[in-house]
Amino acid sequence: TATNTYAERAQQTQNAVLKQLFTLMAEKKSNLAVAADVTTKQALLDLADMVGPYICLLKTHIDVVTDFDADLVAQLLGLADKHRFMIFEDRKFADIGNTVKLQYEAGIYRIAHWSHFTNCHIVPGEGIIQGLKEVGLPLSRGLLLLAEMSPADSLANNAQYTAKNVEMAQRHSDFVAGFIASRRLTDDQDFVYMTPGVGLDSKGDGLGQRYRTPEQIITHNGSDIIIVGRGIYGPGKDPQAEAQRYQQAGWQAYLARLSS
Ligand code: UP6
Repeated sequence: TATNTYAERAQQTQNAVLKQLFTLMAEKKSNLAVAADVTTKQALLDLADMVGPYICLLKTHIDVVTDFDADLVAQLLGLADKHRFMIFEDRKFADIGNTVKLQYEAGIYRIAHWSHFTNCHIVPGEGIIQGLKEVGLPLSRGLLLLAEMSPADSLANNAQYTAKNVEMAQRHSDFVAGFIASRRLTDDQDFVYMTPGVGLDSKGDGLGQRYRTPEQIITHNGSDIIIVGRGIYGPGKDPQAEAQRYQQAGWQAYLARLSS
C-alpha cells in the first residue's frame, strides 16, 4: 500500500480540485474529514468552526438541516476560507443522468454551486457520471464514486461491482477525483480514497454501521482520508478535543504507511 506523499501527489495530479485537497492536507497535516451530521444551521456552523483547524474536509448532509437557507452556505464558505478546509456534500446521487443533473444544479440546495466534492452510486450506469459531469466539470468540482460502503453487508461490497467503479472512474478521470472505499483499489495515485466508518472507541452503532481504526484504514488499507462523525461529536464528547485526537491518529497512521 505504499504511496507517494500527499505533497507529491498534489504536484503530480492534473485535477485542480485534487491538487487543492492534497496541498492543504500536506500543509495542515490533516487527513481528517468530519461528517457533520447535525440538524440545525447553528449546530452545523458551530461544529465547523470548532473542528475547522483540524480537518481537511467538511462532509455535509445538507438535507438534514431543518432551517437550511442560502446564508448557511455563505457562512460555511466563510468558515472554509477562515480555517482552510474543503466541502464535500455527501449526496449519494443514484438516479439517471438527466435527473441527477437537475438535483445537483438546482432545487433549494444548488449543491454544485458550493460543494467542492459530491458522490454517487453507479447503480444506474455510466449516465449518472456523465450527467453530473455536465454540471460539475465547468465549475471545477470533483466526483467520488461509492465503490464500497462501510456496513459489512452492503451490496456495494462485491468484487465485480467495486471493479466496475474503478473502470468508470478511469474513463472519467477528468471529473472523478476518487472513491469512497475502505481501501486503495488501483495503483493510480491520481485518485483519492476516503473512508467512512472510522472510530477509536466503538465497533458499530446497532444500525449496520461498522467502525475501523485509522491505523487499519490508512496504514494497512492504503486509504487517504478518514471520515469521522459521531466519534467526534457523539454524546459526552468534546468535539474540539476529539477532532485533535483523530487528526493526530490519522496523521500518525499516514506517517507509518510512508515509513513501511
Ligand atoms: N457514510 C457511511 N458509510 C458509507 C458511506 N457513507 O457511514 O459507506 C457516511 C454516513 C455518515 C458518515 O452517511 O455521514 O459517513 C459516518 O458517520 P459516523 O462516523 O457518525 O458513523
